[in-house]
Amino acid sequence: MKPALISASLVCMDFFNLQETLRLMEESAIEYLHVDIMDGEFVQNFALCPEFCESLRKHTSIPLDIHLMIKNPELKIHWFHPRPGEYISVHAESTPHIPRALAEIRRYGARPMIALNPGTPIHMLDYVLDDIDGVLVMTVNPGFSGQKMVPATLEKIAQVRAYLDERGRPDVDIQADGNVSFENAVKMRRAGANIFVGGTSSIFSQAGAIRDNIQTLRTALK
Ligand code: S6P
Ligand code: MG
Repeated sequence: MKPALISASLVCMDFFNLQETLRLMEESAIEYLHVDIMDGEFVQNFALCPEFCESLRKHTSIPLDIHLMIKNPELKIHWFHPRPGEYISVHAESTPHIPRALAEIRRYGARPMIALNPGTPIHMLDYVLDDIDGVLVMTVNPGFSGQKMVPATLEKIAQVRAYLDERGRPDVDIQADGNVSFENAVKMRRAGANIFVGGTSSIFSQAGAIRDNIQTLRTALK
C-alpha cells in the first residue's frame, strides 16, 4: 500500500490566521495544500483564485494541490502557473476536452489528476489512463465543505484502485476529497485511497486544535 499523505483544504481555514495556519502545516509536515477553485458555474459556489496560489508559493514550500472546479479548465490552466511537484486536478465532467486539459498540466511539468464526481462512472478513465498521475474521487458532491460522505463512494475508491492495478498503474495516486473525518479516513484508507483531503471534518474541526487534529488524522491513517 502507498504511504498515506495529507492535503489540507485551505478553504476550510480561518483566513484571519493564514500565517499561523501555514506555520502549523509546515511544523506538522503536511504533504500538500489543497486549494479549491470554484467558478460559480461548474459548481454553485465561488472559492479562491490564481493570485492566492501565487501568494501561497511565496510563503511556503509545501506543494500545492489545486482542485479546479471550473468549466473548460483547458483554457484557464495557464492562469495558475502550475509547477513541478504540484498536483492540478480537473473534473471529467467539466469539459468535452479532458485529454487536452491533462496534457496542458503535464506541459508545465506538474502532475495531472482527474476528478470524478460521485455520480461519474469510472470507465471515464479508459481513455486517459496514460495521461494521469492521480484520480481524485469526490466523496461528496463538489461545491461546499461540511457535507456528509456519499456512502457509495467508498466502494468506488476500491473499484478505482482495482481498475488501476489491473491495468498496470499501481503508481497512480487516489485522492479522497469530502468529509474525510477521522472515522471515514480509516475506511477510505482501507478502500485504497492514499491522499486525504483534510477539511472541517478533521484538520479544521472546531472540536480540537489544528496540531492535535493533524496528529489524530495521521494516527487514523497508520
Ligand atoms: C468540496 C471541496 C472540498 C472541501 C473539503 C472540505 O467541493 O472540493 O475540497 O473543501 O471536502 O472538507 P470537509 O471535511 O468539510 O468535507
Ligand atoms: Mg476539493
